[in-house]
Amino acid sequence: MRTQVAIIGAGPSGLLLGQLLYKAGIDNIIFERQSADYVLGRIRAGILEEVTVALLNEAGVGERVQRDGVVHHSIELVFAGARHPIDVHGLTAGKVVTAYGQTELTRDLMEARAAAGLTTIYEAGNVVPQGFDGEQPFVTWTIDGATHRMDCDFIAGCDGFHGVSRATVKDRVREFERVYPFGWLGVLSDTPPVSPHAIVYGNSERGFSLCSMRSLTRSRYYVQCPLDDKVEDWSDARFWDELRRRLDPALAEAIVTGPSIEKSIAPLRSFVAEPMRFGRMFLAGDAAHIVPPTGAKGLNLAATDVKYLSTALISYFKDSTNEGIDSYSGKCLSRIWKAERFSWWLTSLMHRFPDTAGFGQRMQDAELDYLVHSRAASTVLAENYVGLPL
Ligand code: FAS
Ligand code: PHB
Repeated sequence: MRTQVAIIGAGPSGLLLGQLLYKAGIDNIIFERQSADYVLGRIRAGILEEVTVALLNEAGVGERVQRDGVVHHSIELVFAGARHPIDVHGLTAGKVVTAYGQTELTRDLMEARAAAGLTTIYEAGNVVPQGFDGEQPFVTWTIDGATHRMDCDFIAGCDGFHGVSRATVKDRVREFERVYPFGWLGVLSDTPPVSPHAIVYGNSERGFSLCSMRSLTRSRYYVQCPLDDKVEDWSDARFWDELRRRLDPALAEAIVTGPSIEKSIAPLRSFVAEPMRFGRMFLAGDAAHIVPPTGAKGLNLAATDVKYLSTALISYFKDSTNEGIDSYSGKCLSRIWKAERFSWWLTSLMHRFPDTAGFGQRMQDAELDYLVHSRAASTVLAENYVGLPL
């Protein structure tokens, strides 16, 4: 069997790449180790940059996000018991972010792929990228005990942080990592968001909190929690009470509580693997980098990796030029490191660290005060939050 591009992973990176290549007439097959339902069951990102929404439109799957996505012109910072709006739209000459769950984005891409009759091999066991240092790469996988082989021209490792692609070249990557000494406890509830027109980031003496949404009837909230906490340690009542304690009184009062329909604890890390190209294999998305979700960059970075990679592969196949594939890694990493910096900075500013005390706390307080009272400082936050230009 043969295809032009073998994609490992049917998360947002793999599915978006498959769709953009298909739209350009480039044959591709996706190998996913989980079932489609399992992939859809993961609750993750929720905030899309304009660049990402534009890519969904380019891929022909922008209809629902245009209809159901909740556009935000501002974010709010809550600290010292007060709320401070940041007019992201005004500070960036009109840019916005859109609240639209990764689950829905993944569903849109899955449905478009199925409608186009494209092949995704779900529950593919032991997927292994091979031969990518030569001219004839291929992927092997097992299903029902039988091993299969797919020859291809290129392999895209879109298989996330725990995938096989980066693991296959682990002796050839340079890894950069920072693990944070806390996690995020996230709750999804079918309740109206407390702040339908702004994503609210809180820094209180009890720790970080975040008020977000998936729609005007479905909210997404987070509180910083110790890394050794377990989801079962957190009843709904305890979560709502803790969230309220971390917000200003008016916002706390306005929270509409309800049963959690999803509750999970995610660890936070900053991570980059360099380079992102190995002969005829490319890494994209979480396979190559992870950011703490504070800056809402993870999914958006994956989307721009895919934009660069799809453009490079299309120019290879259509124009017989290697320029795009040769510059892919450097181009991605330049953008990735700026998003890593922003995500690390906002995480450092908005969370309480074990050693955040005394001088360190005064530094946080001073930076927050400066951030919300200086147009220049607010502009730096705003332009990174909406996403730097491609
Ligand atoms: P993904 O991890 O989404 O997808 C990789 C796919 O590859 C998966 O379907 C996996 O099953 C498959 N795979 C793995 N190994 C394989 C193998 N050996 N063979 C075949 N398939 C294999 N980002 C934000 O912007 N905001 C957030 O709030 C946020 N919250 C997150 C919470 C959690 C718990 C996690 C893990 C991530 C979160 N992220 C968030 C980041 C997240 O949204 C990612 O950026 C996004 O899923 C990246 O998409 P992919 O690169 O496709 O990787
Ligand atoms: C979310 O809605 O899940 C979300 C919003 C903003 C973030 C991270 C996650 O910074």
